[in-house]
Amino acid sequence: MTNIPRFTRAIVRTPSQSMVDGLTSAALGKPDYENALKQHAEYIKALKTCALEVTVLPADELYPDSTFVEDVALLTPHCAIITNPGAPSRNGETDNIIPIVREFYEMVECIQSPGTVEAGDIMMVGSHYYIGLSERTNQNGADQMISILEKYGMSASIIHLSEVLHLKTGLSYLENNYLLACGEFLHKPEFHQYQILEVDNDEAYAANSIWINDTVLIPAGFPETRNLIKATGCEICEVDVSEFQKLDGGLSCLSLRF
Ligand code: CIR
Repeated sequence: MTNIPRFTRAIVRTPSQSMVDGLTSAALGKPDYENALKQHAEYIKALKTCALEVTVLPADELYPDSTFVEDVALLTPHCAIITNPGAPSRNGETDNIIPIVREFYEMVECIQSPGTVEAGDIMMVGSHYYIGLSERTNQNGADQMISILEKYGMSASIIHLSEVLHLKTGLSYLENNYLLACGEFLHKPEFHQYQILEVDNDEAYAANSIWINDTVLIPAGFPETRNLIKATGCEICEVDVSEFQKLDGGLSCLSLRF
């Protein structure tokens, strides 16, 4: 069993109007910008109810996917690591996050090309980090990430993905040894040590939920997963993020928590 983390802060970025042109494979139609803004405001409220102080960054119209701020940095208890997003249209998003991260971290490291990493591919379990190799995170990027984490006394290992966008699209660590998992992650030997909470394929989107200080934020509209998580005894907070689902974005992607 690992030490249970305590988060005090979060960083989010207001969705840009250009989000309607964000990357997607979802075939759920274009997001409604006004509704996305409302949902984003509710998301911020939910983070605050988990006792987080939230830094809200302005919209960045140059980058349609920049509201998915989780992908541009990994914020650990010992250092911040700026990633190098593998999606060409997202690659410059890191420029605008470095000065913000420097306000909170003395030690700031960067993943360098040809390495690519998007931190949606990284799941923290105590001081160990699972890194998904995906279409966005390559071996070189993962190797750099492992070296940096080890330099600061943490550890990491690699998980191969074949079906989903990011590692945490189908997987969320909910502390106390509970691992919420769906699809390709249900039977991976790397995760046998955890108590798997199996998310039905019909509710696959809810496999991206987030544990914050004993509350689990889950997307609204997934009753079976809600019951599954409720049975572990933690508080549940449902947040409607349907406009972000249209861009393949889940709850975790919308914030950096540290
Ligand atoms: C993308 O394809 O990059 C965005 N439309 C969605 C990013 C979701 N981020 C995440 O899963 N961490």
